Amino acid sequence: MTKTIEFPRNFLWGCATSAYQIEGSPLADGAGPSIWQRFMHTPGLVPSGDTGDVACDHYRRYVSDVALMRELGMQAYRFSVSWSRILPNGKGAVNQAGLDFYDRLVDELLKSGIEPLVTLFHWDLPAALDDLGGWLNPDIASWFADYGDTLFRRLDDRVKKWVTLNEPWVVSDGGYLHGALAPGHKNLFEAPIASRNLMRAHGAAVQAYRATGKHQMGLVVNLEPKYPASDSAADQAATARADAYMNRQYLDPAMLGTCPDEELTEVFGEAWQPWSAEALKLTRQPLDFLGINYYTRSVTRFDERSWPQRAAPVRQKQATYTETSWEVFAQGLLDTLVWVKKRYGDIPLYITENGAAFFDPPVAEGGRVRDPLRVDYLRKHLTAVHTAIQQGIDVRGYMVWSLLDNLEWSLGFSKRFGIVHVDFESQKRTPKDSARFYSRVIATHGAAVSEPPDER
Ligand code: PNW
Repeated sequence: MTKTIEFPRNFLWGCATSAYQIEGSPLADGAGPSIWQRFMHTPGLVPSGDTGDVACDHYRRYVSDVALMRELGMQAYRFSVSWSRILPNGKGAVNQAGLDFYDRLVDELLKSGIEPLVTLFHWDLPAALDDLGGWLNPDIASWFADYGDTLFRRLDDRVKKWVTLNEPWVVSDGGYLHGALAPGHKNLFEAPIASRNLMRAHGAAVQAYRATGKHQMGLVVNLEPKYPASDSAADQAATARADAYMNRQYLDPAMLGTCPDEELTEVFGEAWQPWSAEALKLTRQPLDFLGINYYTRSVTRFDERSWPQRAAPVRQKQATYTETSWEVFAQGLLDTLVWVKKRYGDIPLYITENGAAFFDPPVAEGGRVRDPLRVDYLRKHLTAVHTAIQQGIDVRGYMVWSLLDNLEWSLGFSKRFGIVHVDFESQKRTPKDSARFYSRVIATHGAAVSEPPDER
């Protein structure tokens, strides 16, 4: 007999997206360009040639997208605001039409009984600020706080949960170290500076929020547990470096006011400068919750050629891998939640992203998309969340990534993370089996997680 799964009645069930990945119309109504607009339009950078010019056309279809969420039973929707819609130059003059869009979206959600969870920054930095150095310019902390303040004044009467940054590690690693993401820099010296300024900006925005906001503010990080491939000293040390680089580099400054200098010096060498006491004071601001994005784990070994960490993941022979080459490993989510509680203490946690890209079959006659691998992925990870709650970890909600198939950044539209299929020609939305499954999970307070799969 399988045990029955039951989540707390007040557990918050929802889904997540981000602005550049779904909105389209990036320059509409007075918006300024973002670095993603610029990056995707630079010839040669994105192999598929895909752009966010239309994406899911959500900017124009948000009313029907909210209706779809309501039909699926969503209780919460995590979305991000495009900074350059609000401030076309990143600072200075406010574009009212940009604010109006998010104002209407929030009202539409509330009218449908869906709680908005708003992320200030999900990677689409105003291009005008990149021209001033972007995340390398220390002044960005105050630019970001001012941008936040503009949003808080307009929306805090209706938005009760806010997030400063989405995944600072990905911004620094992808945008400044390896260059696969905007702004596309490959520079060992820049990455640590970008990380520090991201976290300083986080702190400054939380301070601004405490001055004007009345509700809850959090930070979203992607966490990937690192397990040593062997008990050799070299593999153990490589694992510690990888963990410090990806996980502790951001949560330690936010939660403890410290930085794992020893390991990060091993990673970056002379490019690593310890953060000043002043910076660490700014980064450590009391938070109302932490958002955790979890996708996979890494079994880590020493690898001399893997720059700059000298640590590399080991492929697992028996495992299932997703279309983004991520191992399906739900135990890692439980391990991550246990680790967060142990290292950082009790703080309300939300899973702010979890999901998988798999090849889906075409939409069948009658409008069905069978995606058993995604259903299986969700089932396993929801079971892990449930186990964590039973172990006394304060997980308050879960947001699946993603509501819609969307623009997977430099990988374009080919990697489909949606529980709802999107036909990018017609913009037709078709809920996949995973969306049906997730709806039943929500409606049954989790019981459907342990129900047998729908074999029809
Ligand atoms: C997240 N990693 O990105 C982002 O928040 C989403 O915008 C994105 O679509 C989603 O995950 C799926 O990729 C990540 O390498 C990118 O560990 C890379 C990593 C983690 C998260």
